[in-house]
Amino acid sequence: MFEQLDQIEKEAKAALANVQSLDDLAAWRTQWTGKKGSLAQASQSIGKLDPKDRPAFGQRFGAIKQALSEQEATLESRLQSAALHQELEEDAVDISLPGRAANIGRLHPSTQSLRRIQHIFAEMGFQVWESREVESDEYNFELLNMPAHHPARDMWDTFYVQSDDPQQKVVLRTHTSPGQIHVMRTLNPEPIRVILPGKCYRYEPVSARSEMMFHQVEGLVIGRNITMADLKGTLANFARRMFKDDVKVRYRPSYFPFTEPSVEVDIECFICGGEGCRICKKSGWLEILGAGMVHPTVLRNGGYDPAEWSGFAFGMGPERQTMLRYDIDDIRWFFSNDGRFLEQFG
Ligand code: FA5
Repeated sequence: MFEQLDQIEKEAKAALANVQSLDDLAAWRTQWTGKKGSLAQASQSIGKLDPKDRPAFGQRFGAIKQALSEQEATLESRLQSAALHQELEEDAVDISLPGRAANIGRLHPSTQSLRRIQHIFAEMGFQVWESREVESDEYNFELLNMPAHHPARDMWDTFYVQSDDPQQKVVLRTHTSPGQIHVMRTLNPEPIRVILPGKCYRYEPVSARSEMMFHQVEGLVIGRNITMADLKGTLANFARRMFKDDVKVRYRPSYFPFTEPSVEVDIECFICGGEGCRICKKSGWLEILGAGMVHPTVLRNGGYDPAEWSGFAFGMGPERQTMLRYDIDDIRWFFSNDGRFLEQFG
């Protein structure tokens, strides 16, 4: 009996020396020290022993079991840490690899241009106002001195919106100028110095120069002694800050029903310095906005008495100005959602 225990100890230790993995160890445990293993089976023969030999057998059995368990535990912890080590090595992150570049978003060039314009006018003391994009015919045309059938309405081809009120035509605003009336009717009788940026819509064929939807920035100044000199000073200052410090500005007579007199403002072509090139169509000048002194009828419609008050207004297109600054040959790029175009404007 005692020899059998010795034999088990010897063989179990030899087998343990060959264990390479946690799986091997589990199999070893089943075979040798587990509930149905060789050691447990040998212990059952204690009943066949002479009672006087039983304590010695018990002691021997206990000593072997403890020795095997200790060796098994030591090996198990070694195998576990080796397995963990291997796992960490396999899952290791190579921190020397270059990172993947994040795709950083950018502001749309129209937004950048709008912000630049707003910033320049804010520095000159202008407030920024927002006005509605869906307008009544009254605000878009009539109150701006263009009654029904006025020929000047042809200047703006219009999108009409279905309206529940048969008396009132509803349009997508063709320009930001109706905002002038909203501001005047809200602030009257205070002096006014605001800009109104926003989207406009025109039912015209889309071309390299004209979109169906585009932005405008309207400006309106109303005060007691506002003259054409204020208009010229403000807009020349704007042109210098927007384009170039020493840019030359010229004012050409023009016509808008809501201003009198009306002008169009050009800057000297910064591509050719006034010599004449493809961008300025050989004229040496680039048009940047329309403007004029607010028409007395419009002042009256806004609640200001033209005998006491005067003012000037202007309207510009940020997309067209951006086209000039960056020599962009087609306005359709702005809203075609082509990343190759948009990502150039960091
Ligand atoms: C107007 O819309 C006037 N309301 C401007 C104004 C305001 C004059 C206040 C006097 C006083 P005009 O149609 O020229 O004017 O448009 C003004 C600017 O909007 C143009 O100079 C141009 O930059 C831009 N614009 C006009 N139509 C388009 C279009 N289809 N696509 C892109 N930009 C346009």
